[in-house]
Amino acid sequence: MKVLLVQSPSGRPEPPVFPLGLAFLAGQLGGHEVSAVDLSVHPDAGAALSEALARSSPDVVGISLRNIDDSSYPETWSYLRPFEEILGVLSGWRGPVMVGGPGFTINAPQLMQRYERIDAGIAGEGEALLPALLESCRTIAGGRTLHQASAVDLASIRPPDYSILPLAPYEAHYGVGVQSRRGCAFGCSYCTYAFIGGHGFRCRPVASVLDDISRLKALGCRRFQFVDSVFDAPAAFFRELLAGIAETFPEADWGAWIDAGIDGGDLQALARAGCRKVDFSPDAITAAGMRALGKNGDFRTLVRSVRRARAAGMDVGVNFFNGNPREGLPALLGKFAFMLSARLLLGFRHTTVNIGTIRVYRGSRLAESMKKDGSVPPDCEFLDPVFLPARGLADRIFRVFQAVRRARHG
Ligand code: B12
Repeated sequence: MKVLLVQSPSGRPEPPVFPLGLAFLAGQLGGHEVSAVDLSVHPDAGAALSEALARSSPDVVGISLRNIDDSSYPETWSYLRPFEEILGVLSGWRGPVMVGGPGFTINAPQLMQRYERIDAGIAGEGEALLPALLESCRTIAGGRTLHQASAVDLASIRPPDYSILPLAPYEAHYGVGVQSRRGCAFGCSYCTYAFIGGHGFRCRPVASVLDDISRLKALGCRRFQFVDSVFDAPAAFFRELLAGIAETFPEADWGAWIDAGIDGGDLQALARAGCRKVDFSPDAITAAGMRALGKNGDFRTLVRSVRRARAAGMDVGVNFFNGNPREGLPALLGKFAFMLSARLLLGFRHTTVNIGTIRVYRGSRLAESMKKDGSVPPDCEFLDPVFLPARGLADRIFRVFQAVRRARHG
């Protein structure tokens, strides 16, 4: 069969993210004729899709809907509008349309209901289900269906096919995504990762991950980024993988999200293995705030790890939220103070601190507790953004901060 894999457009100029989900799917579709287009790198997504349809004359179109919105408060960008536009283009095309992706997975029933042009929706991992659906085309053509895919066995899937798209547009900003595990063992109340990939870590064989990195290297790519929720857990897997990377591709330039509780030796090992940027997501700054979000950790440990990471030569990103439960104006001022001092003391261009606002998602523990305590109606779907903003002065200050940031960075 001829399959056209499509990354839904972002609808605005922003650095593109390599469609890793589509690469994993393409890797499983041996025996089919696969082509791919990432509409987020084309200024006119509709025209690019029409052109791809004409060029590849596919039997099936599979769209990856990565994002619903940019989770930004108070101004939120909806990625559903550009998605609607491409469904509009597909209304003039007669074949079946399948949709999956993390954004789709979070709100699959609502999106199926909203968009009639979707013939088959796939919530969850597509590696096993997509080939099976293609085998039985009847399932796709015989009425609209939402499929819930079960978690795949990561040791038996074939590797992602990184050659589906040129890698150059993705390398410069984020680096091409590499995935070494799925799911998350941490239980942060607002987070969707466990809903998307399951509770607990499912690790790929270290050899498969190193293989991906070698293939990226062969394709001329030297900047990559692990898309895993927390790269340094579980510890034994992390250390084995790190040793492998150091040996396979020491000249690479890569980044990962890590836990602030990481020890000093592991931070140095990360730097020795070519890691150039680590991101921490303490989210809250006070112990009470962290606990309220279901997180371990404390501010002193964060500061120590940030310092150590910079001392080891890595760039550092730190992500906070404003408006967390149990955190008010003093916490926001503390985050600003941390932002200033970290950037001034540890290198302005090498230390970034981001302050966002929790966007509540369907599938998170927070969404359930908000329904229970009556802060949202019991049938709230969280498809239209629901935020957990700060109150009073902390909210007003944050809005000014966001306006200034937008004016500076667009
Ligand atoms: C890593 C990551 C990033 C990294 C990417 C780094 C990189 N170099 O790739 C960075 C930091 C850049 C990033 C940015 C953003 N991200 Co992000 N990101 C993720 C994360 C953690 C992993 C995504 C990933 O690569 N997964 C690995 C691949 C293999 O899996 P997959 O894409 O899900 O594909 C599988 C299935 O979904 C399915 N599938 C996918 N497509 C299709 C299509 C068909 C037809 C079928 C059948 C199946 C199928 O099969 C695939 C294989 O199993 C997810 C959360 C998560 N756990 O998924 C959030 C996530 C996708 N991000 C999210 C958001 C909001 C953003 C930003 C908008 C944040 C911001 N404010 O800037 C930006 C958007 C950037 C952009 N232009 O798209 C949200 C999206 C939900 C939403 N709100 O809309 C998520 C879900 C996190 C969350 N908050 O819940 N992100």
